[in-house]
Amino acid sequence: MSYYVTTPIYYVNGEAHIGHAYTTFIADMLARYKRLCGEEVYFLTGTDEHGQKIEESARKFGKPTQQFADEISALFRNLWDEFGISYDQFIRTTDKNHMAGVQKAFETMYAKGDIYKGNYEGHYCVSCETFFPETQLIDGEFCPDCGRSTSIVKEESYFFKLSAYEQKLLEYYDAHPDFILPKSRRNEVINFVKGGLNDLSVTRTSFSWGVPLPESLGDNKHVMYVWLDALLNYITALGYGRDEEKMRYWPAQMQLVGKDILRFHAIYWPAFLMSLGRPLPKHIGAHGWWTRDGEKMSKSKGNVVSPKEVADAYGLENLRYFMMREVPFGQDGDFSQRAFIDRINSDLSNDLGNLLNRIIGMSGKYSDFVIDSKDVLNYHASEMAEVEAVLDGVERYLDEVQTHRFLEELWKLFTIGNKAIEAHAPWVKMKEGKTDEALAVVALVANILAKASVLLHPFMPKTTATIADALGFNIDTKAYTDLVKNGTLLPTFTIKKIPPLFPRIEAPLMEQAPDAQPNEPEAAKPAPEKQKASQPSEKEQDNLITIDQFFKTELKIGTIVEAEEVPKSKKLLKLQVDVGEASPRQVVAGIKEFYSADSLVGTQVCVVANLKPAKLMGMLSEGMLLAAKDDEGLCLMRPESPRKAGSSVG
Ligand code: ME8
Repeated sequence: MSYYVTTPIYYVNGEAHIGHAYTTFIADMLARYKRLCGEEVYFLTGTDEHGQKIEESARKFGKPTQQFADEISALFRNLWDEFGISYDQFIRTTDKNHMAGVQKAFETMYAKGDIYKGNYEGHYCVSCETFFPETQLIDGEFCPDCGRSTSIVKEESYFFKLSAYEQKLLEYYDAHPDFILPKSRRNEVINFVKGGLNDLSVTRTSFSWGVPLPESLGDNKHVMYVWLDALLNYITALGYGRDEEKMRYWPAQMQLVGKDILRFHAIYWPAFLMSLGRPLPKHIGAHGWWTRDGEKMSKSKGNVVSPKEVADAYGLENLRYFMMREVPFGQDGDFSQRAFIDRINSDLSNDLGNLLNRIIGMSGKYSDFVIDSKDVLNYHASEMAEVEAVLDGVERYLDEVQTHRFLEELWKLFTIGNKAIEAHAPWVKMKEGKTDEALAVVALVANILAKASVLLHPFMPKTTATIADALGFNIDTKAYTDLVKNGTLLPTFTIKKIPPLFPRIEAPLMEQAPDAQPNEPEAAKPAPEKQKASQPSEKEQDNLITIDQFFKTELKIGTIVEAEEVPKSKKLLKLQVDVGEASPRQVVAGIKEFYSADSLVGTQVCVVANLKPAKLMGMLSEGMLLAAKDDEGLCLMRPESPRKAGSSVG
């Protein structure tokens, strides 16, 4: 059986961070696991290099676009190589073969009547590579997703008839309940499709850094929309439309994505494949979002966690273990050094590392390091039955990418081992002259460690290879079949004395995240309406926060002491708000349509007081007002009765 696993291809507008590393670690783990099982694996990763965003980033750095893309793509590839990521192919969307494959696909869809020419006009956010309807813009200008300025783009465009696939997609989701993993994400996709799909603009004329249309169309004004180009990488990598020998790997068994790009993969991608008459992937696995110390990572905040830095400080395999153990697949996770250190000390050092150290120590004392499994079943049949039960049940979690459940279950083996040592106290048995019994406990634990190492191997390849080496075997498909599947015990061997694998860590090894830096513009702003557009845009975020995160927000009562209109702005007022400090704060708020400047002076409002200052239309804004909005308009949140300026709210 073959197993094709993919990561998203990463944009070459910045270096890899731990979010990218997480997706890549999971894909690498699955590829290694399936290889261990003896399956024929193909693992694809790569970089997404076209589009206006990349063109603009290159310009900012003063580099030719291709050179810029080459450099950043190499950073990704080098990092994965340094991390030992076992990819079979690293695709770049600027590869000639890929571009030819995309053109071929476009031609096929066009010939089928699924692509037609029309016109598109809308507000375009370059950063999100997405059009937004005016109703969704903040202050009529800013992108509701990233807060950056949008610009009006009117262009002739080719459209993909996405609307024609609505019904077929719904039928497909219905017939394949585990197409989207975790299953909890399925409904949001179904509801989106049920809400109606508009045709998708799939070409651009406003820039040129993209795949040109196929020559047969005789239209060289257009380049392809970056998402059409990008999604097709999963089959162009296999030689789609060229030499299709590797297309035998298609359909992919597992396409891993972050939840931000689930819709692209669970709606647009299947529709493209249907149009091309190709089978759909078996599973789209969408993982959650990593934050740092509770905050969204972003370059402008300067709090991006560099996977290289973390791996250098704490060890690459510890990082792999932590990320895949800490967070249930699909949920958001927080990277904090405290949580990381706890995992290393308790799971790896205490549970796994100590067990190994103990049997090295005991076997050294009792049997000159020789370990023999001959009496394991005589004295420990019940423990071995427990071990087998864990082994029988644990692998199914990997089929659903439930990495944390898998590791949690696997760790039960170490509990069985530790309990056996406590219960049978080999040192007592030795004193009583029951040498066979004492050595049987040691051999039981050695076998537990061997079996666990095989299944832990995809997560921690080097560490487990070291453990296996100490236990006198190699981790490979044969070991997997024997030790995990067939219940075989280790032959007699001499255990190697190795230094502790997981030294305890007492204090953080890296500097703490810097405080957030000024970021996107903020003002009292109407909440953007729910997205419903023909363009994929939704880099989705779950919006649940912890109470600690909530309390990071300083809310204060403020008294408006001055208010004036901002010339040329339909929405903004400039306010001076007394929040109990030496001088009033300037707050620029998007409330002009609902309040006149005069009516506000002397009234009280509720202010978010610890926002980093931001500039709006060139004016400094040092806070944000809380307001509620519905169909009737916007109203400011105010105290029920006057409070002292600066009183805290919460
Ligand atoms: O979206 N937490 O590329 P991209 C978890 N080129 N995962 C994260 C993350 C975070 N904070 N940040 C990024 C693109 N990721 C497109 C994809 S595919 C045909 C085209 C991971 O560089 C996650 O897997 O923005 C996310 O989906 C991917 O990086 C997006 O990387």
